[in-house]
Amino acid sequence: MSTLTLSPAWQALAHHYPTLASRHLRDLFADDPDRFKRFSLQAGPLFLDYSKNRITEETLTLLLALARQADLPGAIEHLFAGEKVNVTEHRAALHMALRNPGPDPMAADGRDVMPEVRRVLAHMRRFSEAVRRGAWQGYTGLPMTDVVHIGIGGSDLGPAMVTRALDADCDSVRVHFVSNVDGADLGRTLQRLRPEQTLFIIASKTFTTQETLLNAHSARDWFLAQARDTAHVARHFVAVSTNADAVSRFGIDPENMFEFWDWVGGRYSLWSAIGLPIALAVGMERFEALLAGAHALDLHFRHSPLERNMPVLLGLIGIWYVNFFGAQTHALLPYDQGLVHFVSHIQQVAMESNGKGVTRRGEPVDYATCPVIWGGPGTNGQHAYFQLLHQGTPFVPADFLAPITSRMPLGDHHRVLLSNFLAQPEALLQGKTTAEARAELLQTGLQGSALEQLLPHKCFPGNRPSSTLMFQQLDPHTLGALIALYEHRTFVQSVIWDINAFDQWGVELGKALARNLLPELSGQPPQHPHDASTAGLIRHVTERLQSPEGSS
Ligand code: G6Q
Repeated sequence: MSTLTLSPAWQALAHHYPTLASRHLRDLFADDPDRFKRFSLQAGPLFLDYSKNRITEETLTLLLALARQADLPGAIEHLFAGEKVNVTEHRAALHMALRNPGPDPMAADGRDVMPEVRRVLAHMRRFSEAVRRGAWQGYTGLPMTDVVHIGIGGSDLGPAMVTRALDADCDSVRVHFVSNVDGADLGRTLQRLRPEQTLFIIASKTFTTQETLLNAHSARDWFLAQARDTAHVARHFVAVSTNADAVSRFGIDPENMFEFWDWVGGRYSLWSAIGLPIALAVGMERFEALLAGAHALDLHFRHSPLERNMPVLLGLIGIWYVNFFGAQTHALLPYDQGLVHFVSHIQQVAMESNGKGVTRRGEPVDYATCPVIWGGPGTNGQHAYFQLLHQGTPFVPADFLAPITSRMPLGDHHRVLLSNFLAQPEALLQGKTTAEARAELLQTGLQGSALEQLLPHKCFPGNRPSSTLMFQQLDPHTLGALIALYEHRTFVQSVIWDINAFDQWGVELGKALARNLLPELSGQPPQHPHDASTAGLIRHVTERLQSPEGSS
């Protein structure tokens, strides 16, 4: 067994677990009328009710002891001090510097990064304002009407999610996102656009990612098919990258490159110039409000005591479920249509950061790490997978999120949305006992064997835990705080699990595999032998690629 699972704090939680496993949330609430007050917390614009979790004061005390045993306060300080916490790539993870508004320096590896951060922010401001007010003109002298952001993974999910979330504020150019190498993604997007009024952002930290570069080249071909002269590319293509050489090899004017740095991880990069499409869509003031919201959470995370620290509490409650209750998934259920892509972004933040099976020193873990993060907007999910949440066999802790007021009010819609949002976690907590279900069925006039047969299907075990996050409105400031909350929650868990949250060798593997296999689809011999299944599939594809009728 590992030193973590043998450690006193872990063992204390393991001993404590059976007392909680056998208690129903109904009883925990009945025993403590102050439970809501005791287990709720405000951080910046976010209000968290964590009372519907299967915890007591003692559970929290033990979880906090686990955090102290892992020296979580020290780890937070190392993170903010710009130390090389990404030990396999020898890099800092200092995305908090991107949203640090004050005059204070922030150093990555001993060097103050704030002057560069401010320089790029100023560049973003000049550029986005010029495009938004029509002063940035295309090769025919017309202003831009559409922006196509080409990137994938961390260079896509964050800005796409935020732009969608803030669409009530989109008041200038239309912004589109293309990520998939499936030509249908780019093809469908370009169908509706006019080259002379379209601006492309090529967003790639490395500027080597196959999908992004292929999409970028195809976009350039589409543009040049009309514009004819490569000199016009400069007015229509800008890049966001850390790789200036590759950007200029692509033909983008270095003047039109927005830089970021190796201490910004892809999935933490929406705060950098990767967020340029956000600034173009909603304006630089709102982009800065987004940064300010995240900064508020940074301050809260860095300076609040562990027991009143929202990312810490959420992270530890998650650990409690994964490592002691055996939860393998965690549901995110935002009741806000603007957050339709929120789950995908947080899924990447959590699962790419903590989907690891070895410790920072490379030893295999003997405990579970990141659960599968999934979910989607309510109320839609209620008509689909909520069935499993209420009566299924897996244990699925959930986070419910909602704004108190809508940014796009329409009649009584928001009150109906909120009534659903409040009713679901209550039902998950309470369940429905056999006696309650029987009484309900009797009231409908059912009796005898018909009632007895239906009865077990109408019972709900309840005792299914959830956390509830509320905020006044999904404005840029609040959204920034919300994203930062989940970033820091992810970091907290990585510290407890002793894993490096900032590398992604599994994703890198995918990039290399496709590069190696590609020539085989043009009939070249394999670079290494394949298993029989893969070899058979490659044959199946190449035979049919060569003969479109599908005869082999
Ligand atoms: C993020 C990941 C990954 C990355 C993409 C795109 O943390 O590393 O999702 O963002 O693979 O990489 P580039 O930005 O280098 O094109």
